[in-house]
Parts: sequence; structure tokens; C-alpha cells
Amino acid sequence: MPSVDALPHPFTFDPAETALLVIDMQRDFLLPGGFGESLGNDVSQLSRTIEPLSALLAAWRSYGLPVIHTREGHLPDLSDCPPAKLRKGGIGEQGAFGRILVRGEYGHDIVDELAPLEDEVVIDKPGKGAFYATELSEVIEKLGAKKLVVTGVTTEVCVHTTVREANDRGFDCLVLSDCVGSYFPEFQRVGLEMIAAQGAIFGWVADSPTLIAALQ
Ligand code: C5J
Repeated sequence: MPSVDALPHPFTFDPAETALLVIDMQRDFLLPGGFGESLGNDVSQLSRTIEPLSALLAAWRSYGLPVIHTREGHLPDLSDCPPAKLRKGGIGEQGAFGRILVRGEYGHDIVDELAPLEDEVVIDKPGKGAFYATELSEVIEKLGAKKLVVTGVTTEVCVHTTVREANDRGFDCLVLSDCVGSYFPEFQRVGLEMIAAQGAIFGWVADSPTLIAALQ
């Protein structure tokens, strides 16, 4: 069974029972001119994940292993938007790439470099966590996955929420430091430390070249 040199200790996994989760790699979070940048964020902190994630996807797919993508967003009438999120503003308003975080809009979709393949699952999620109000549990069960490799953005928001949800549901998560990103370098550092602290309280942390090497 492959073992990845990870923090706080090696992460052992059966590839046949492991799914790769790619969280919210959407244009509106990652591209210059999008929603994220309009909030004053430095999107280069997120877009640096595209290249390693592309390489990881190529390797993962070459072994025929399952990939699950998520997109954060809402129905056009925003009826599925959690009220507190709606009250903050922004969601559903017109942005440079269409209505912000509304399904079907250009900005809501995944960046070209990481476009899902036809047979890969794409989960549309209204919340931060990928398990909340989605079919993710059923998808994972159908795939027979017991462990998750977690990537995407942003580290301290949707990645963290999803890893915590996954942990409570019994899944061991390996989070890849170079394939997750935060607009805030300090949150990136501390967010990763929090995952692996206290003997893997929420999960394990490694980088993608280490995982790719373990697959070979
Ligand atoms: C945020 C996300 N940060 N995908 N979404 O609002 O982390």
C-alpha cells in the first residue's frame, strides 16, 4: 500500500479506495478581474495552485482514479443561498464574469486548465462545506472511497470546512499544501498547521510531488 511522507506522520492509502477532491477552482475566485479580486484579494495566491494541480490531475487520471470537483454557487433565484451569506451582499450581483457565484455563469465555472473530464463528478454546493446540502456522501459511497486527497481553494474556508466535515464522517484526508491556496499567506500557513496538529486532528498534509511519487 502506498505511503506518503506527510505531516504529522505518513499517510497510507489504497489508491482503489481513495478519491481526489478538487474544491472550487472557479474563475471568480482565481482569475484577475473576478469576484475574489474585486474584494481586494491577491488572486496570484490562488492561481499558483493551478500548475501543480494540473500535474496531479494528469497523474491521478493516468491511474484511472476518481476525481470529484466542486463549485460553490447558487440557483439563479438564489433560493438555495444560506441567508447569512446572502445578507453579506455580492452573491447574485453582476460581476465582470457574469452574476457572482450563480450557476451557469462564466465566472462560476472551473478554470480551463482544470476542466473536469466528462466522466468526472461535479458537485454544486451552496455552502462552504462540500457535504452540506449536496450529494457528496452518496457519490463517495458509490465510488467505494474511504480516504480523500483534498485540493482547491480557499484553504481556510471551503477546504477547511470540507475537511472537517469529512473527518466527522469517518474519512481520512490528505491535504496537499501546494494544491490548496488562500488569499492570505498567514492563513495558508496556519490553516495547514491546524489540519495536521494534535496528531492529525483533521487530517494529514504533504505536497503533490510527494503524493505523485508514492503512486508510482
Ligand atoms: C470562499 C471558498 N472563500 N471556496 N469560498 O468564499 O473558499
